[in-house]
Amino acid sequence: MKTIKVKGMSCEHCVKAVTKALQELEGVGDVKVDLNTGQVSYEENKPVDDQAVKEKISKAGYEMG
Ligand SMILES: [Cu+2]
Repeated sequence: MKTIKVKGMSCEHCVKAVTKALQELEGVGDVKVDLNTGQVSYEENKPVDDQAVKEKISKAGYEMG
């Protein structure tokens, strides 16, 4: 599991949006989002490019930080 911080998530809709966005990336497996802390954990079935993750999050309307 890899854990990142995502800013701007406020409800279940955000959780779903971020989860879906990450799972569109090749190699991303299970995604877990903690709304209270903004921590997003994801499983890597194969190496996932950090920059691609960042872009995906940002395209979904959130910010990594
Ligand atoms: Cu929301």
